[in-house]
Amino acid sequence: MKLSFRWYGNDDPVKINYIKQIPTMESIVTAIYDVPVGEVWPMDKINSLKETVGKAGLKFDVIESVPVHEDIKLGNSNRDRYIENYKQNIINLGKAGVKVICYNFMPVFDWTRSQLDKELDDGSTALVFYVDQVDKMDPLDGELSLPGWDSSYTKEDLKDLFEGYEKVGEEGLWSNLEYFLKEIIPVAEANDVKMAIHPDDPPWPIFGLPRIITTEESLDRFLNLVDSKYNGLTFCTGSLGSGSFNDVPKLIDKYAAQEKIHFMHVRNVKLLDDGGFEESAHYSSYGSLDIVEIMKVLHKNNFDGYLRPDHGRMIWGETGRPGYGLYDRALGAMYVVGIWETLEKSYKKRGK
Ligand code: DNO
Repeated sequence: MKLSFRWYGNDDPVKINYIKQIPTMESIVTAIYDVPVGEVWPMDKINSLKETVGKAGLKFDVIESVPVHEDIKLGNSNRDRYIENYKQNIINLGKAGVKVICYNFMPVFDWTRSQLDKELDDGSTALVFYVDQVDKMDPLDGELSLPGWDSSYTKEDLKDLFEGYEKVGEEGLWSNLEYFLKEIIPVAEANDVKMAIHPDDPPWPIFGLPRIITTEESLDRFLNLVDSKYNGLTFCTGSLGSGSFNDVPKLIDKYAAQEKIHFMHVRNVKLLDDGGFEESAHYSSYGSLDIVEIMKVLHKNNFDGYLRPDHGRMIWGETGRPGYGLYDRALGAMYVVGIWETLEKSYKKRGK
C-alpha cells in the first residue's frame, strides 16, 4: 500500500511539511479548488500544485476529487460539454503524472452529517449522523450549510435540482452514470489514469434524492457498466460501513481480488441502533468496524494502491476543517501502518 494524506492546498490550516513528518508518508491527495465545477483545470495551476507537493518531498499522484457537474448526473442536454471538459481534465492530470482520480456520483450533496463537532466522552469532537436531527433538516429552506455541500446554490437552484432528480430517479441516475463512464473510461485508459468512484456517504438516499453506490449489489452493477481496470473504486470503509447491511472486510476482499480498488479511505464508525452513526477514533474497538481485519484482507490481496486515513476527530485543541485536522488523522495513519508492518513481518517469517 502507498500511504497518502488529504491536503486542501495552501489554504489548509494543516501544513504540507507537517504531513511529510508522518512516518512512511508518500503521497498527497488534493485538488484544484478555485475552478468552478465542470470547467477545465488549467495546466499551469496543475503544475504549480504539483511543484508545491514535490517541494515538500511528497508525490502528486491522487486527485480527490474532480467533481462531476450536476448536468451530467441529471443527463441534461448540455451534459456533453461538461463531459468533454471532464475528459480534458483527465488528459491534463495524466500529463502531470496523476495516477488516480477519485470522484462521486451523489446528487447535489456529497457527504452528509447532522453535526460536525459532537463532543465525545474524552473531550474530543467528531462528526455524527443522528437520524432524528437529519429528519428535521430541510435543505430547501436555504439555511443549511455543511462542509460536503456546495454552498453556491441558491434556494431556487436547489429547488430546480430537487425537481430534476425527482424526474430522473434511481434508474435514470444509473443510465446517466453509464453514459458518463462510456465516454470517460476510454480516455482514462489512453492516459493511464485510474478512475475511482467514491461510494455514497451515507449509503442510502437522503432528502428524497436518489443515491446508488451503496451496497455490494450496486458496486457489482457499477463495475459491470464498463469492464476495465480503469473503472474502479475508492473504497471508503466509513461510508459503506455506515450501513449495517455492508460486510466491509468481505467486500474489500472481493474487490481487491478483482484489482478494482485503486484507493482506500480507512476510518471507523460506531453504528447506532436507530440507523445513525458517530465517527470514532480509528482503533477497532472504538467503532463498529474491525480495522485489523480490513488491513488483513488488503494485505492478503497484495493491495498496492493508495490508502489514506480518513476523517479524524478534533483532538488536543486543534481547530480547522471538520474531519480533516492533522493530529487524529496522523494517529490513524500510524495505526494502520503499524498493522501493515505486523502483517508484512509475520507473513515473511512464515515464508509467504
Ligand atoms: C469526505 C470525502 C468525500 C469525497 C468525495 C469524492 O470526507 O471522502 O467528500 O472526497 O465524495 O468525490
